[in-house]
Amino acid sequence: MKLHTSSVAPNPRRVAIFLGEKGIEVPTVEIDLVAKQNFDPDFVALNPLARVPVLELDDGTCIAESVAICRYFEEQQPEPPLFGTGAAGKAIVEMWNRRMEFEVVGNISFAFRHGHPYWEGRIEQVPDFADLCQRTIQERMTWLDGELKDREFIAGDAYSIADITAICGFDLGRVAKIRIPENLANLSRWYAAVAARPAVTATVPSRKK
Ligand SMILES: N[C@@H](CCC(=O)N[C@@H](CS)C(=O)NCC(=O)O)C(=O)O
Repeated sequence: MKLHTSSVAPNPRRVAIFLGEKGIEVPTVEIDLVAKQNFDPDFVALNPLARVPVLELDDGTCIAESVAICRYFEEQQPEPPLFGTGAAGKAIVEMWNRRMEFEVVGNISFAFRHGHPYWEGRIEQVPDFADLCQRTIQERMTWLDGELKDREFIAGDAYSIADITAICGFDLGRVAKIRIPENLANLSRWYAAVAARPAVTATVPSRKK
């Protein structure tokens, strides 16, 4: 088994944190996105969308999409459960993980992609869309702050994949100059708690050895 990954990109980081929380070690192959190694034919053969992460199983099966990869490992090693427990618990985690992807990470990611010089020449940038996403994420952070008033984590009282998705999004937001406002005390408290987890600190790109 091999995990094709990037130690500086947010979606591979979701998988890295997930594995860290479970204490699972997987051999990795670093794909240099700045050097566009993800467009090398050998890599495109694994994932025609040319994106990391990709989990290559020993029989050659390739699993792309970070959440799909995390689900594979949840099935292999259910403890600690990071996709919730029981019918309602699993559905609630799914609901919040999707909300984090669409409402939070989506806006942050589009603000970055459409507003940052890194993407010039890589995608067709629409600066007005970056501005819209910058405004929308401010609304989403206020909403999330209210949601976190009475609970510790995004999906309830247990840490889950939804927290992993969200923190990777907020950390990506720094490159797009998106910060959690200090007056959002619940969201700030949540961020500080999740950022301090060993599996999270071990994957902060600038602190990686
Ligand atoms: N939905 C996919 C997104 C994967 C993705 O966008 N990966 C980025 C890194 S965070 C990538 O490979 N970007 C390379 C590029 O767009 O050139 C997932 O969750 O894995």
